[in-house]
Amino acid sequence: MKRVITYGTFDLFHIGHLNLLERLRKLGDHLTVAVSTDEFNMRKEKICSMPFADRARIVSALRCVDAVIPEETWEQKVDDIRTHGIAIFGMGHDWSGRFDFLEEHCQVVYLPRTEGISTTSLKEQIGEK
Ligand code: C2G
Repeated sequence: MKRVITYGTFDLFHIGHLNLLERLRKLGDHLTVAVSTDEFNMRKEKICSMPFADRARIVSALRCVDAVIPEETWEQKVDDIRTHGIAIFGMGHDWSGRFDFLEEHCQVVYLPRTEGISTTSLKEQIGEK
């Protein structure tokens, strides 16, 4: 079984998130998504509209997602890859190059982002700062 993993906040879940997760799932037979906890988002200096429990539950309800784990630190990725027997680590290409160090543990892929949508733009559209 070829296992894939990705990491993210997935706040105000939108089509860009879904496109990425569905494409990552098609690269293998199993997709694990590490959803950033509220505490980790504070370290990422990301203000979230939705609490971790809601973000994790929405992601885990998707047909293309097989498992959800919490993302609590920047440093957990190597352990996660080993623990979960990951063959492919994937992210959107806005992270291109940032995780190449994982190549000694698994294949690393960066997929094109979905243009024209982001959590930030959604917040601006609905007037939430
Ligand atoms: N994404 C995308 N297209 C968009 C918006 C986001 O493909 N229009 C992708 C991003 O490239 C990322 C994933 O969706 O791979 C999740 O995006 P965020 O929720 O913004 O996650 P981020 O804050 O980038 O956290 O350790 C890694 C971090 O936790 C990533």
